[in-house]
Amino acid sequence: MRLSNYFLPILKENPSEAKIKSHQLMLRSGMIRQSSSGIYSWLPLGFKVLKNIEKIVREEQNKAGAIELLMPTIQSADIWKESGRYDDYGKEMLRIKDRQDRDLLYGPTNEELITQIFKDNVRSYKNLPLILYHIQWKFRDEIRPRFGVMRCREFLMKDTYSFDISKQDAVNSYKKMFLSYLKTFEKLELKAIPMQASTGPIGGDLSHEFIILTDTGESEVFLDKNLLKIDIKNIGYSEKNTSEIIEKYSKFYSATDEKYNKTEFDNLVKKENQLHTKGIEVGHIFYFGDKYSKSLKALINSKEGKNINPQMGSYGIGISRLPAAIIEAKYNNQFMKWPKSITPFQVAIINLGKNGDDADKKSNEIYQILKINHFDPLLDDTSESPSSKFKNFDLIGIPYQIIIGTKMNKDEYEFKELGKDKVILSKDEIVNRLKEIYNSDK
Ligand code: P5A
Repeated sequence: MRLSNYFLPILKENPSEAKIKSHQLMLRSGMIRQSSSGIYSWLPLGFKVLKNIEKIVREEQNKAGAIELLMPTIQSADIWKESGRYDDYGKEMLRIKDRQDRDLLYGPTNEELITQIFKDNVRSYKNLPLILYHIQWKFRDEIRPRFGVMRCREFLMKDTYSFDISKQDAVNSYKKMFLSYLKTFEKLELKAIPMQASTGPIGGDLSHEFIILTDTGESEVFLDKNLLKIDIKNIGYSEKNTSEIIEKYSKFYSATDEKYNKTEFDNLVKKENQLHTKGIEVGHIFYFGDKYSKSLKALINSKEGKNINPQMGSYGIGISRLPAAIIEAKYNNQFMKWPKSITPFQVAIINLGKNGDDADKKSNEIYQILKINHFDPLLDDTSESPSSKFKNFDLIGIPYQIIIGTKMNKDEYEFKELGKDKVILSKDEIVNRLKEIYNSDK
């Protein structure tokens, strides 16, 4: 993409309404714009990041055996009345009436609707276990939407639902999702720590939040530093692997302030391993047995020929919260560096020349070469000053830059990984370097 043809409205100053660095950066770098309180438009740069995150989440769900479908944003109130949550959800639920005066709502979550789909289409234990998911916008009329897309009213969630015949099988599905969450966040280059959590309006007695450690998050957390050392690379989804990993995690203390107990923390964790910091909840998983299958009368035929209510769990990831969470974790107030798995563009070409000069020609040439080699570069071909170009790219956060000055020799280019020193490379070396970077984990 050539910047002169793109839509990237960059702001020079921090907007006064943005209190935390992710909100400031997302507005300044032209990723999002607020349309009304807690409701945002995703501009092209932000939309690319959002789609890249969605892709990683999807890939890992598929690997864990979950099957994608798509449910609507608007739901009938009837199923919520049946489950008893129509009243429980209170003012957080956006209620709508259609022209026939029927009660509808904008879904804050989908336990009821998926149970209805299951009930109408699955009869036998032979079809279980079944894990279904979708990626869809949700609406929650949060009392205090804040921090941009971190806590907003309309947000994109990946929500998965598991159906099993027995509690033991349901716990296995839960564990599988637990591992898939760890893997998903690792691919996003985030260290997410699972923590025992309360279940709130979703219900059930087993639940974990996945929290990214930052010094600005909304949740206060207490944990054993050993949790940061657990390695989950190259671990497949076999039952044995999954159980082993979960055992490793359960050995060490972690709690949000809701569940924190000082005496327990001091007794279980050596002083030098104690970590008290803040964090952002990027995922939340629940096992709630037959809470919905019973109230909505979903029945399946067991092996023994009995009609029973399936055991269920639900598993959420805040996809539209993740760009903000990643910025909180990675932006050092000087420059942003997107993880290479989700960067909006793979490499920036910063042309410091003028229309038609050597630098300009070299920039166009390397741009074409990178396109031919299937890379996704952003070429800054605008007439802004070099210092303003560099400032803008510190905000945009593309992790690799090719800087093309006017004083370089013919086949010499400055190549820079953000935060590291520049090196001088030829065209071929640049292509090879980028192939090493971007194709290494394919
Ligand atoms: C799990 C999937 C649920 O809704 N039902 C379906 C369960 N869980 S949850 O914890 O309430 O939400 C899941 C994740 O969604 C993100 N999230 C939000 N993101 C932005 N703004 C909000 N207002 C918001 N509310 C929830 C969080 O990442 C949460 O973990």
